[in-house]
Amino acid sequence: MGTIAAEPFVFTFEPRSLALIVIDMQRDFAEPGGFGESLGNDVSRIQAIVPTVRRLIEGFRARHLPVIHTMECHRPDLSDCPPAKRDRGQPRLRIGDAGPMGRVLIAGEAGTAILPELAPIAGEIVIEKPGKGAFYATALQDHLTRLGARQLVFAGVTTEVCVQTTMREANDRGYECLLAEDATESYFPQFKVAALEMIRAQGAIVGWTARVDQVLEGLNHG
Ligand code: C5J
Repeated sequence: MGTIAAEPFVFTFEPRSLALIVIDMQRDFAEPGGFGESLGNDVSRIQAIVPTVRRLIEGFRARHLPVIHTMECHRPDLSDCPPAKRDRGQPRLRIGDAGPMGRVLIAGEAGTAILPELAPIAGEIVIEKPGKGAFYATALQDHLTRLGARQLVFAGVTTEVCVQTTMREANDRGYECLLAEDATESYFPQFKVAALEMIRAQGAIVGWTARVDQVLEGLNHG
């Protein structure tokens, strides 16, 4: 058994049941010219966490613990993209439109790719997800079952959208979830603060939070 100093209380884990899920660290959310910026967001906030996310990933890899990556994206014919998602609002670029990094949030396009610094290595699972939550319309749960993973550490973007949605889905499925506070980010600082508080409120109603240093320290002694 290992322990991670976390909020609202210590997170106890069994190393064999641990996996890291890195949510949507894609060029389209982090780079100028991508989808995130087209929605009016400051993408430098996302770029700033890349070294910390990388440190967390490397910590899991060094201990031969599973690292799972997700990508929010759709099929080229948009058959898995509800019109209600594509047509909402007045963005400069819509899902499927041709942008500076290829068609926005379409599988296989340059902008949809995971940032090169955080790219999956051979053997790591990559989940292409059409929704905000990584369990919706994907094989994530099957992969976790095969791996024997019951305790999930989360990183990635954005904290209050795809990260929080996936943590809630995981919580409902019986997984214990911990969010790495400095390896997640939002375009809206106040939303990140609120999401962290919501997750760990009421005795970890959705899960735990801890800094990457605390997670790595826990892994060192797990
Ligand atoms: C958003 C995400 N924010 N990965 N996607 O649309 O959080």
